[in-house]
Amino acid sequence: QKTKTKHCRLVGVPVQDGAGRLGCEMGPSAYRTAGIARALSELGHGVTDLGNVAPVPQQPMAHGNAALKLLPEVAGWTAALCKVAYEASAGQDAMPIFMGGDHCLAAGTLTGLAQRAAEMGRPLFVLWLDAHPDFHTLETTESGNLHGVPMAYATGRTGFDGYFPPPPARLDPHKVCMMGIRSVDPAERRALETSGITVHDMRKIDEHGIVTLLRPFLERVVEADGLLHVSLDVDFLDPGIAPGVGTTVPGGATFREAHLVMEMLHDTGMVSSVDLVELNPFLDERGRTAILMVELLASLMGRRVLDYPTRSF
Ligand code: NNH
Ligand code: MN
Ligand code: MN
Ligand code: MN
Repeated sequence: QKTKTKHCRLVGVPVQDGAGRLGCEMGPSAYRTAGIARALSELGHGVTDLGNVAPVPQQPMAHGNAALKLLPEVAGWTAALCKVAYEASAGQDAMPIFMGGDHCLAAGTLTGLAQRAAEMGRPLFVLWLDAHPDFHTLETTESGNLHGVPMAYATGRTGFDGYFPPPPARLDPHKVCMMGIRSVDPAERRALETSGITVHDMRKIDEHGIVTLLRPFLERVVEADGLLHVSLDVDFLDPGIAPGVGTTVPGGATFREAHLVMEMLHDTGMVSSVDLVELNPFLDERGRTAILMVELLASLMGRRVLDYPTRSF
């Protein structure tokens, strides 16, 4: 079928304060260098690059968890991104694409998009493609790396009050599906069990196949006429094909599984926003992870093998 033309809005988010190591701030530049805008316009979409977001400066903060790293900085990014996500998702066929930056950016994007969805009177669904659930609270994180908390914040878990900005809207955990999960801390595991979030770990993917697990979730989105946000963490992918990330976990999604997910997402026509997170160009090999992420996005936006120009004889 013909691809529905979207208004793609590229938003650079050069944040690395939530990650345990430096380098994610180069992510937006790497995506631009890898040709993200051209890949989208070649598919017939409108593309506007809105440039890079800057954080809102915050006062110093004291917290009982001494492990927390760069709490005011991440709170400042969250405030800025919540507003940007709300604004960039305005209008018919809007398609904001957040080019990270580490996954702490999802604290802002998820809450800003939830506010937009509430205003439109449509339910917001989230497909979370990641090795990790990022479901820590400020109390439970032991690493103190705040890319480990955005899903807890966006779904309204307690303990963020007075530190992160009050979210304008929350995400319903019953509308979140996680896939690719294979590294979960004990406190996250306990919280996930009662959260209502659907978690498809790698074991389930191996046992049932990714299509069988993804299809019922996509059917729910279509049924509800929802908005669908896709949060794609580089470490969803196997490190063998995607080395440019700070937290590699063996046993990730293959090239073929990842493309299949993207193609199924395109077929639904429901995706309304995307996070591309955790790319660390400093750890990449000649841009291959950046290029792969752009190619996955192109699949999500309608590129198909049979669309390649045919030869005339
Ligand atoms: N759960 C770990 C932590 O909180 C790892 C989080 N790292 C990620 N998340 N890359 O996607 O430190
Ligand atoms: Mn993540
Ligand atoms: Mn991850
Ligand atoms: Mn519910």
